[in-house]
Amino acid sequence: MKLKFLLTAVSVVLLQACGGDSTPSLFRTLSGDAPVVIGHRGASGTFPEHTLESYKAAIDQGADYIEPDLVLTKDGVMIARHEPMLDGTTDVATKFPTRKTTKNVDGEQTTAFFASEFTLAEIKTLRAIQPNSVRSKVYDGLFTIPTLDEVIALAKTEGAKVGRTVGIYPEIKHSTYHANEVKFGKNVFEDKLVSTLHAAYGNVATAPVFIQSFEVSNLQYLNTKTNMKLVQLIDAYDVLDDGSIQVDTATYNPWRQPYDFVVSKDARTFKDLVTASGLDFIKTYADGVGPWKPYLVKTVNDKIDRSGDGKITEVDRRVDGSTGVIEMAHQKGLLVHTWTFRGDSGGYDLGFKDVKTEIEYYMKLGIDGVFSDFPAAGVAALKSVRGN
Ligand SMILES: [Ca+2]
Repeated sequence: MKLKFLLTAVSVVLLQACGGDSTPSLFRTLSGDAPVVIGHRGASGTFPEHTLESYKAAIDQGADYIEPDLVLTKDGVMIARHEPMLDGTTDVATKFPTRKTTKNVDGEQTTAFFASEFTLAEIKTLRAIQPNSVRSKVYDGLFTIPTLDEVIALAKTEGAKVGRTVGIYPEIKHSTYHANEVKFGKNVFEDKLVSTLHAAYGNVATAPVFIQSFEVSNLQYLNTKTNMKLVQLIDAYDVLDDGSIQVDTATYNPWRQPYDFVVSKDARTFKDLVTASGLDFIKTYADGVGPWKPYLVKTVNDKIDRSGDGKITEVDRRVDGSTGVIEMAHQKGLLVHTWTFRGDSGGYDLGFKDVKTEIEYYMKLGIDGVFSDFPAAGVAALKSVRGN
């Protein structure tokens, strides 16, 4: 009797969790479908980021989406780079040693080799390098810098080869900077992106595309121009020992709030965007949110060496469960995608023994998508959640 009661109770909970559907879904995602695995800058844990080779490896590892970050060249071409500064990820310093300039990048005077100072033809002479010191440099100097057009073509041809749809997840980098500091003009970048994406996929919400940005007004503008899905990224400065998120520091930091909020003197910080009212606001123009992962799962540094290596590091943190943000966003009809899962000391690995276990934890909470430098880990985690 006890067992039967327990089973009944479990079924009721499952049915409630799935809105009364007679075939309960395995996943607590917004749609009930499996979460998506996004190859963060491709398979950037292995290959130099944002190269066709890195994206192809992500597809081969089973990624559902590949993620090109976008910046503009001098002649206004969208290329895949994480930053408008080419210094860290290319051999620009050896090819064009005299071409450094100084620009204001989101409130910080920066002297660097800027993409906007080079034509696409010049950029095509560059080769990508591995920016992360803990990762292999054996591919340095081999691969070119791709345009968005080339990334889309790759996603389509490689997707056809593996027999599934491979989507793209472009990010508009530094929208205000491109409009004002580099003087392309307001929303020129967004118009270019929409025009390219619509030509490639059609202006439909079902296109295998998510457009993401840390800024807000560009997404609000895009919401009037496209039916494609939009994701508001939510950054932070740091996560504190008690698991809370830090955005404020003594001096200006670009991770405090969307840069267009800095310009428009909107007082809201990134942290304010994951509150109930912040999510209601995002829901007016976007389909989903992409918060940094400590916004979603609370981990506490209680100084216990759980890994047993004699050192207290990020992996030792106590995992205290959901912060409630995934649940609240779902309640409001917003997807939740989070970043970045690495596991190779290339970034924050909070509270988990390995990256697959970490991703699995977020998937069990109901995350709709995960960005990983090692997409194979996301695919393995999903397999584990499915129980096969
Ligand atoms: Ca340890």
